[in-house]
Amino acid sequence: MSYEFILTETRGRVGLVTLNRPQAMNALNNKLILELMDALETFDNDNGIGAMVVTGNEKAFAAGADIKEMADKSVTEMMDRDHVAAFGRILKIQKPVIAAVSGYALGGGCEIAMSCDMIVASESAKFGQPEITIGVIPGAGGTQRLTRAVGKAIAMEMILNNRTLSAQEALQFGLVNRVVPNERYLDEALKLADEIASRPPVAVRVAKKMINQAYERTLTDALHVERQEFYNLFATEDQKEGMKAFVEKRKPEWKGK
Ligand code: DAK
Repeated sequence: MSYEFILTETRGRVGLVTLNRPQAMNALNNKLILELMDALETFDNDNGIGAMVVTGNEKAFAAGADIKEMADKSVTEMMDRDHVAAFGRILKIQKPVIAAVSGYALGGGCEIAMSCDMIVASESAKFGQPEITIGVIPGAGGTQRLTRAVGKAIAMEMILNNRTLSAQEALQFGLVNRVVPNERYLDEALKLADEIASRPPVAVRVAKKMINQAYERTLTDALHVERQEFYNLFATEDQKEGMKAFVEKRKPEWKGK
């Protein structure tokens, strides 16, 4: 499928989605969001893909939802818009998604990055939730995901007073996995995705799901589900192969089943 505001390609077992609206700092208009979700779902359904990377350009990952598109909307128009529901579709992606962020990741851009499973940042990445400056609050998870990631004190400053985090601060506060020089951030994210894509796919999928459950369930309940999921993996060929390969001192060959 061809898209207007994103580019897609595959690199081995990694699906790469590049937000491609550079003249507008990759502002997330309705169509771009729908295209992004469609691309991620297509990769998620492709057995040849084991992990995905979402990136922008060096200057902007995404500077938020498209303010020009939103400015005159009524409450009902906002609630009816496709992209509102579409934002949630990223949370249903089962394979790992890594955000490779350089430049601005603001508002909905920061929220998309935080909805990914890991963030690789360039040295010039900037994270912020500036919605307060245009009279609103984050609406796609910012008040919740940011608070869980960086803690209440920093989240309060960012959301109430438009504090922007540098890449190093984002690393220090636990928002990103690693910070790498500008010329290497995408390669680093692709390498990480490639490594994860070489792991047993069913176990990777279950592990991602269980980590995300840490924010949804009580500890007792989640530990119970984790144990059950662990047992369930003994029904996979990959568990047999992984343990046999260890005993035989060789590299496992994963089947993804
Ligand atoms: N929307 C529309 N256009 C944008 C944009 C945005 N968010 N950000 C930048 N642009 C456009 C600029 O208008 C400009 O266009 P032209 O004037 O050339 O036509 C072009 O991109 C270049 O931007 P600048 O000239 O401003 O470039 P600078 O380097 O001077 O500044 C900047 C870059 C990123 C600091 C600045 O552009 C900026 O502050 N942008 C706005 C950042 C912002 O406020 N973002 C938050 C938007 S609100 C929800 C889902 C999502 C959301 C809410 C709910 N649901 C599912 C319920 C999300 C809300 C938001 O993100």
